[in-house]
Amino acid sequence: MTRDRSRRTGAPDPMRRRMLGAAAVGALVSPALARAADTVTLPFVNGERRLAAYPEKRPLIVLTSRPPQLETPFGVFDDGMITPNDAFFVRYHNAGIPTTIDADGYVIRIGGASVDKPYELKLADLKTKFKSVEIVAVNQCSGNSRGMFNPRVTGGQLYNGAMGNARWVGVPLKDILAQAAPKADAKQVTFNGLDTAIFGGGDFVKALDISHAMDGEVMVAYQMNGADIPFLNGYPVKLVVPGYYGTYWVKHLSDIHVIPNEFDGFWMKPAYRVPDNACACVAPGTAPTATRPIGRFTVRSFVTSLQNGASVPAGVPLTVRGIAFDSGIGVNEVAWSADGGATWREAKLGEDLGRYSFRPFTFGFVPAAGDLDIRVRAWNRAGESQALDALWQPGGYMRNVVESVKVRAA
Ligand SMILES: Nc1nc2c(c(=O)[nH]1)N[C@H]1C(S)=C(S)[C@@H](COP(=O)(O)O)O[C@H]1N2
Ligand SMILES: [Mo]
Repeated sequence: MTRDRSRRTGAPDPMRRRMLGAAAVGALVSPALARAADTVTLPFVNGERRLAAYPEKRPLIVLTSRPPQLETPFGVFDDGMITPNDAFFVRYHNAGIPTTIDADGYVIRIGGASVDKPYELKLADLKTKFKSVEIVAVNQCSGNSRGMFNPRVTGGQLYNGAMGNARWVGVPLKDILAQAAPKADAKQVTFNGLDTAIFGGGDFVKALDISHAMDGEVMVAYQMNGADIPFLNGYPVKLVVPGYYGTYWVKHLSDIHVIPNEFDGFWMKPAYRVPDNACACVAPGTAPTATRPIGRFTVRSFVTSLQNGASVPAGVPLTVRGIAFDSGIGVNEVAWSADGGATWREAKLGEDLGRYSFRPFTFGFVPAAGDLDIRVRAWNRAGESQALDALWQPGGYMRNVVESVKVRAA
């Protein structure tokens, strides 16, 4: 899949041309930009991380600087249900990320062996010639919380901040594909973005089944929380695949191919696969016998208003806040415990921004003096919930155990 970049880097127009900029290039090559004091320690061995402010971003937790991989400090999730653009996590696989994108020249090419009418879709036409839709949806990396795996697994050692919830505006993929007249033999649709694998390892290309691609919910988004998508989150367009792990949410989307076969590029096989069984898990330390591409989110919930190790006043009413989400079936119940799971009560659900969104919840109690082990557990409308004991798989994906927050009341 070769690309002609010149079409995207034509005459510079200061209004329409977006660049990572000088500061960005500095940040990409010089991790020393962050002040030494700006560090955090994530709760696992080798969890020490720098914080650094990349372009359009507030200081975020740096996993790698080339390519930038940034994790959201967990406290952000207590500020509101929508994750601000400048706090949203960043994940790339390959170092060859674009640094200049000309919106005026930007096109998405729609083609492949299984369309009758390949065409080039200009960004301006995407925004004006199609009916737009809006959805609030969580984007979560498959490897979110990987650093918590026990036994440890290889891959980005993330805490719980490789997720975020945003309001996306874009065009249903179905409408974009329809204009290319898919053939009856269409089996999958592949998605490629502007980034390249300059050190080898394979261009980042993902695939969805044609029925999924045509479901009306998968969209090509051009707005995130009412603004342009931040450069590092995929400006000017990214695929939004509600309820599915972030690996399918291809950034700087440039090429869409409809094909008559199953796509088996590196990032679909062997990468991003899970054990092909009901729990997508295997006994710790073992390898699965069969795998399938990772798919939908599992149910998760988190306390956001208290951090591990916090102190709270004893004998005073305490209100605890948290968030829950699932794959889009919809969270309809959250239970809480302050005694490590011995007894449970029901939390109160807050505003519903849609079934793909974070759902807030609260609960309150008067803590007695001593150690508290606070846990929350969510269910969705299908009765799916969270594991009480962590499930394990070699990829370190799909963690959804009931988390424990230990605080002291004094
Ligand atoms: N072009 C491109 N898109 C990509 C990736 C990538 O490496 N290149 N990584 C994917 C993965 S694994 C995740 S988790 C999400 C992260 O989206 P974000 O960086 O906007 O938070 O982007 C996805 N889209
Ligand atoms: Mo990811």
